[in-house]
Amino acid sequence: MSAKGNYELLCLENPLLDIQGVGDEKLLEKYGLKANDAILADPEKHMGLYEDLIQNYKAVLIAGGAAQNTARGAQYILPSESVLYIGCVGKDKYGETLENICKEAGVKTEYLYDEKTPTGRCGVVITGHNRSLCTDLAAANNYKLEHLKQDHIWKQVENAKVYYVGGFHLTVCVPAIKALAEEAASKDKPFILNLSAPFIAQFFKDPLDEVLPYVDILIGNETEAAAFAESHNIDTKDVKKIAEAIANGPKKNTQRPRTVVFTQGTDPTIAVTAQEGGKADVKEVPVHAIGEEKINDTNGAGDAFAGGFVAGIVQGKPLEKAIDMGQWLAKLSIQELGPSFPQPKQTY
Ligand code: 26A
Repeated sequence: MSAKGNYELLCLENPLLDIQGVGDEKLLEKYGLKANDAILADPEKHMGLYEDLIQNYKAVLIAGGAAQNTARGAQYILPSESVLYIGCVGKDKYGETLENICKEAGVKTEYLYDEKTPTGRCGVVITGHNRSLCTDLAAANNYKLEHLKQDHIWKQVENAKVYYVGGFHLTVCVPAIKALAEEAASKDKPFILNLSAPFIAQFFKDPLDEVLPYVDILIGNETEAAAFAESHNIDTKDVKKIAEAIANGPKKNTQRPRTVVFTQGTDPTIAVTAQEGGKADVKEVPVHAIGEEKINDTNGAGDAFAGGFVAGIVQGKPLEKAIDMGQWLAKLSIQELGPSFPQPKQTY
């Protein structure tokens, strides 16, 4: 039972430390935050939030960064030594903390270390089952293609079989995303992108559209689907129709049809795969429901879904099975504090 992986899954994005506290309307209002959203911190407006959370809302410090959460989630399911994670941290205590948490989770990190900038942080305000994320990217914003292209790292890129990039990285380093995407397309390996947050489709439409032709599997939720439709003039609110339009969009690697997976909270997840002649195959997979009283918080629920799903893709599972694995892992994660997974390990 000690099967080992070979770092088949490579994830790239923004390593962040989450500063998570249970907040209230007053706190959301003070910083102009929506109850359920993810934004980039405005230097003029949000920098006090982190200290405020620690001093007044008993905030805890936990590992975050959307795709880093997904990497830990996928590794939770896959055999040891299956997942490699890349991003930029500072040379500081928080960076060390993240590295240690990944190590404990069995995720290998290849961080770029920024000597001059602190590790990025995300203020997480929990109100009920909502979570508001406000990110000061700091060092995470300084990831560079040159790091990826170093011999010993690029060898690991070539060795990987599946690529997962958080859409949040579209605000950081598009050349690095494209280098992975080209590698995937040229060797017919799956390239997976997460839409991450409505603001990506809204305000980072150009970099998103530059990467989209490489995407074999696009993951998002219903609000991201709506934001995508709006910014791309897809004239419908129907999540299936939006997914169909994206699935049938232009594609670099013509050997693989594109699949678009949209979660919808407690409603079924839909998966739409492009078919010949502009048609599409539509699947619906129900969530793993749990009692309200069992939910700890929903920070990282979407990342956990992606982690279970991507683990399924790495294992070559059929689409519906991979989605069910995502639902299973999301259910486990929302019962924990923040983007975490239960120990001892449970098996799918
Ligand atoms: C660029 N932005 C805004 C971000 C993030 C982010 N991860 C990467 N880039 N904003 C929030 N997160 C992470 O999302 C997780 C929950 O899904 C948080 O760190 C949190 O762990």
